[in-house]
Amino acid sequence: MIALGSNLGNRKANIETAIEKMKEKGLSIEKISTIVETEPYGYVNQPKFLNAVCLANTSLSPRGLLETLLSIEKEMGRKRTRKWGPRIIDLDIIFYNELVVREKDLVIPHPDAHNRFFVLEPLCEIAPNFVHPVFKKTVRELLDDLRQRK
Ligand code: PH2
Ligand code: MG
Ligand code: MG
Repeated sequence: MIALGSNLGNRKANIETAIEKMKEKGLSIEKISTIVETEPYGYVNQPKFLNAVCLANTSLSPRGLLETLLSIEKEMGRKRTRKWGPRIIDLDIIFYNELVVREKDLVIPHPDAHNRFFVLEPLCEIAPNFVHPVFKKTVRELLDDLRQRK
C-alpha cells in the first residue's frame, strides 16, 4: 500500500504522473483511491495537499520498492527541504503485506499512518479490512479510533 501526496505545482497531474511511473517501473497497480484535498498536517504553514493511496503488486523487496519510489520522486524533480515541508510528490510505503520492517531509513508499517486522516480515509475506501500488523486492528478500526481521538 503506497500513499501519494502533492502540494506544489499541478497536484493532480503530479499524482497521475507518479502512478504512470510506478507502472513503467513494473509495479502492478491494483486499486487507486479517490484523490482528496487535505489540510496540511504537521507543518501547517504550507499549501493544501492532494492525497491518495494505491494498492500495488510487486516482486521488489521492501528496500527495492523504497529505492524505486525515491527514484520516481527524484525524476519528478523533488527537492528535499524541511521535514514535512511542501513537495511536488511524496510516495510513502504504508504497508507491505503483513511485513514489519524497522530499519533506520525504512519503517513499515509507516510509523505515523494511524495518526493521519489523509492516509486512513483513502485507505478505508480501498482496503477497510486490512489488518495493521503491529496494532492488530483493521484500517476501519484505526480510522474510527482516530476520529475518537481528534
Ligand atoms: N505529508 C507530510 C506532512 N503533512 N499533510 C497532508 N495533508 N498530506 C500529506 O501528504 C502530508 C502532510 C509529510 O510527508
Ligand atoms: Mg510522507
Ligand atoms: Mg516520503
